Amino acid sequence: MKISILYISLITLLLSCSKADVPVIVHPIIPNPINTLLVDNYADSSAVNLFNRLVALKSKGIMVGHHETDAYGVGWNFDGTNETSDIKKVTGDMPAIFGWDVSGIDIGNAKVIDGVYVSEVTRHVKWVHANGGINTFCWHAYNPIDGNDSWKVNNTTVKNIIPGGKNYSDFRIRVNRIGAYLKGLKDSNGKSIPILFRPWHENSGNWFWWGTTGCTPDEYKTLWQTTVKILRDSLKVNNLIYVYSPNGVSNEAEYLSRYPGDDYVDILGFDQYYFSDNQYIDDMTRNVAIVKKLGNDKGKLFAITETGNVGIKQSNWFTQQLYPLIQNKGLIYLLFWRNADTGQYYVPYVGQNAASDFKLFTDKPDILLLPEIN
Ligand code: BMA
Repeated sequence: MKISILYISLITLLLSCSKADVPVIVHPIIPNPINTLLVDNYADSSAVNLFNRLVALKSKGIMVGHHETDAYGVGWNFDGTNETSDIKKVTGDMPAIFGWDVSGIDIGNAKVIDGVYVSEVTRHVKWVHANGGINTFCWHAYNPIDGNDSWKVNNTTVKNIIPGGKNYSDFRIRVNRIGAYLKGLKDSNGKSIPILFRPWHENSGNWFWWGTTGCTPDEYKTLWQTTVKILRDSLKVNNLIYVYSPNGVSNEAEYLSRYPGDDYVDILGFDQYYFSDNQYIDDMTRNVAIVKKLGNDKGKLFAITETGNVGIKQSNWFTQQLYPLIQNKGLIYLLFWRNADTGQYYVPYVGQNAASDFKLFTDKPDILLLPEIN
């Protein structure tokens, strides 16, 4: 059924275009049971190809991601030449998914939020793409009205920056900046680099200005939809696949309460961190089941967009606790948060007590690092 809809839509679109309009690839062209349409009907071939690749990889296993993995790790910084990562140092291979942040780019800074030069991020993103990896960006957005960071919560910002609000033009400036950056990501042949874009994350929590304290569900949905419309329709940023990721929720109704709609989301995700064994097992079990059910109902891919156990106290945590929670669920990836220093890390570094267990985890046939997705 879906496949025939796909073809009918494709044919209708091709027939309705004049010859000059045709070159734009508007749909994922490989028939698949997942998604027949991207949020961006004019997604460029890089995004379409990435989407098709994700669909194909779903049956192979779960890709491992890590935030800013090759920019720094525990006790080291990128040396300007050799791409490495704590994951590579521990397992021998780079992860499959590489996490980044446009926070800082939105306010025109030379560096992104945690201190990496934007120029260096760009260089890594190009390397990742050239080497068959997948890049994802989140956005710890600065407040377009008062300039504060994401964590300074108030209940007026969102209503004032959406259309009709008095600061809408300030918001446009921010989206224009990140849009120009993302659209400008090109490979060595000048072809665009596809990005999994994950804005307005953890909105089911109350710690960001776009969270539950900051706005009503309708205001949130408008914020998301407006962001997509500016990027996709006004700025023609056509290399993005949109990922929705509330923080772990209590039930499906909560997951959907701020969901911006099937036409505005390509991949369903959630962020969930470890605080204790029981909490993590409960929260992960419940949220994996929620995105799996919704993903299957809606025909969308689903992923764990951020996770981790800061400081990894248990030496067998990855194989004994995490793996059973994610195995055989149909998740396409999970992304560990950043290895900032010995006080904040989510994957082991060389010598850390969970390092050999992490290697066993990544050696499992369904846990995919960079070589296994190429
Ligand atoms: C948080 C921590 C902070 C960091 C922020 C944005 O979870 O990692 O140290 O500044 O994310 O990346």
